[in-house]
Amino acid sequence: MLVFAILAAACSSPDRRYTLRGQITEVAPDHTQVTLKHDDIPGFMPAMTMAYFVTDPKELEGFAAGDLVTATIVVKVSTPYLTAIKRTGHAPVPEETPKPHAMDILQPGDTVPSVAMTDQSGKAIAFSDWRGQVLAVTFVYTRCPMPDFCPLMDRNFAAVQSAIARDPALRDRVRLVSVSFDPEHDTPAVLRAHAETLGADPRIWSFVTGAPDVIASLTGKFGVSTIRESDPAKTITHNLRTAVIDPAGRLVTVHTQNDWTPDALVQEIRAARDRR
Ligand SMILES: [Cu+2]
Repeated sequence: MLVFAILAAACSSPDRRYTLRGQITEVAPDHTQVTLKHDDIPGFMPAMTMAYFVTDPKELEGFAAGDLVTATIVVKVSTPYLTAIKRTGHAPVPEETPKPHAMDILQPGDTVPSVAMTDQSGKAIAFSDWRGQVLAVTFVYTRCPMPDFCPLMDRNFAAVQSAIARDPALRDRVRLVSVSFDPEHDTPAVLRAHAETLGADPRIWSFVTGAPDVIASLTGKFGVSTIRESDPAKTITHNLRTAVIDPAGRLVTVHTQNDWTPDALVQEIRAARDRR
């Protein structure tokens, strides 16, 4: 999270702030995250239970489930975070508190849903079509202006593709998949042009898109959050997820930031290939 905050600070795009009012339902033991059941946040999101990061774990010192609070949500180029958390009261956490959205996120060992997608050639495709292969999946959009976000994922996948192409033990047994969370703009034709620019080998690396609701649900399950800045959106505020899926279609590992290296991902791909 700190990495995101620093990157965000370096970016020229101004941050947006919203006031949140709600009840804490859970504080992460390491104080990096807090789950709140909050009221409507006009202009940002409806009332819901959701987990938020804080930039400094000290912000959560002394807070516990049940605390009624106000806080400021800061939305920069990455995951929103909370600051200026103030206690306004305390009440028992209602029994029927819905599970926070974070709980809908796939966990290691879970089978990844095989939703209908379309690849860069316009062909219908689903993750299950690649059963028997290890998948490395990342989430991007082609217009991303942040060099250390989607463009970095593209560069890293290009490096992983080279490693796969060089290694007979990985060739034909690994598929790289870049999922666009901007399906309105990233049509198969746009993805194909983008793939060609990157030197993507269609035998190894696929770019996929799909119906907006299908893609939104899929990206959400991986913990990808996207916020459109305007309508029609050119810039999408988003976080990153890069996952390795084993040959049986189960989630193995997920990177939640941009600090992974191509070498490390290749090691994870090898380990996943050898799983039974
Ligand atoms: Cu991006």
